[in-house]
Amino acid sequence: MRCDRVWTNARLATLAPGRPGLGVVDGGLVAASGGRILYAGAADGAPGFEAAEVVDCGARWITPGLIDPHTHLVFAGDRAHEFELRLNGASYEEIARAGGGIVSTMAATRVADEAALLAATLPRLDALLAEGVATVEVKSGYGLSLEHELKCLRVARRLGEARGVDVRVTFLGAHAAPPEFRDDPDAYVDLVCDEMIPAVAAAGLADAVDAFCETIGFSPDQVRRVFAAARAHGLPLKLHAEQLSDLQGAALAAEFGALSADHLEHLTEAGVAAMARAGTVATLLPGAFYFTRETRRPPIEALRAAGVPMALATDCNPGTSPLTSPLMAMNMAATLFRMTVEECLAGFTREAARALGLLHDTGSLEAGKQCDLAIWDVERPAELVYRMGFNPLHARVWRGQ
Ligand code: DI6
Ligand code: FE
Repeated sequence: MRCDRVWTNARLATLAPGRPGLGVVDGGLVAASGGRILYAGAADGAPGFEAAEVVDCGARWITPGLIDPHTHLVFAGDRAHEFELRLNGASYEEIARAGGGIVSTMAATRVADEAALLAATLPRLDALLAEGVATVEVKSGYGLSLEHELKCLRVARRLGEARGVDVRVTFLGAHAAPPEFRDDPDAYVDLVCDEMIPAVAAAGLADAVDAFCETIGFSPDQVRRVFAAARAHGLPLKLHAEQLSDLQGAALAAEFGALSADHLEHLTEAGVAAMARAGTVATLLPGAFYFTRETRRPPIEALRAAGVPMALATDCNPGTSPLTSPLMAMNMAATLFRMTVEECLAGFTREAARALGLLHDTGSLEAGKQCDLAIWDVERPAELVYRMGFNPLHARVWRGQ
């Protein structure tokens, strides 16, 4: 059988749904044609391939290309100063109420033009790619006006043109009420629902809509309005839920059939049950947990017992998770959340694809899916989770290249 490229002499962690554990294949082979996987499995018993190029992997491990399903990559400036304030005793909420936090990043983002914003964002994207990321979700949410949210979304779209990576863009206008709406956040929600979402949808600038459901963000009633507007425009939903308190956002997300509810430190049994019923993915963000020194863990055991799929993400953002390392996030998920090696790797591949509604296309090594591979210089997959601050990526393949 003719194909573009074959990778031989590899050990595969296929992460294929239905295969136990990591779906390991020793003596594995991957064949690609037209950017898609033709075959991924044992070399013994594979069809005879006539490949334009054969890559000997030297017994290295191949996993699916990593997927980071929750990032806020597009912003200008940084918040190192607030980090210092926090080290001197101020809380995240105090800084947010005093005009810092999200709003200070908004100010820096508004004054940056599109080129400057793209230039500020690319190094963060490059750090993810250097660890084998092939698909990344990128949210807006630091513009907080129609003009500047559209600018952030355009920059997010341009990331995929600037680099070989799939970018899923999420509109997060309901991230925070900007200062001009401080006294009337409901009027800002009106703007999000009546002007921003229709404009974003008309321009085809978003693949999903997200909101920050929190005491310092938006109430469940406000989120309900945002969700209704998004749904009216056919856009899939995601939600920042139960990060700092329990507002039953996850149940709301489940009620709307959201793809995922994210953070979830304060999730209750009722929320777990609602997510399980709806098939809403739990996207866990150990970088934010770590950086904010949160002490309440997401209810991993309950999620596991209920069969709620668990994805992992960096949540890269300047305020609560200035993290651009999926490998470090896996280590944190294992160490802080007690997730297993299998759960950590599935969290950044198969379950991350599920959290983006892309499982049909990526997230595992299976014939028909996009040929996105990460080839690792490790003896066993556990090393990817175990080591800290070490990057054993040997090669990254996106769409067969
Ligand atoms: N939850 C978070 O942790 C970030 N956004 C959100 O909705 C914080 C964003 C920031 O502080 O800039
Ligand atoms: Fe986030």
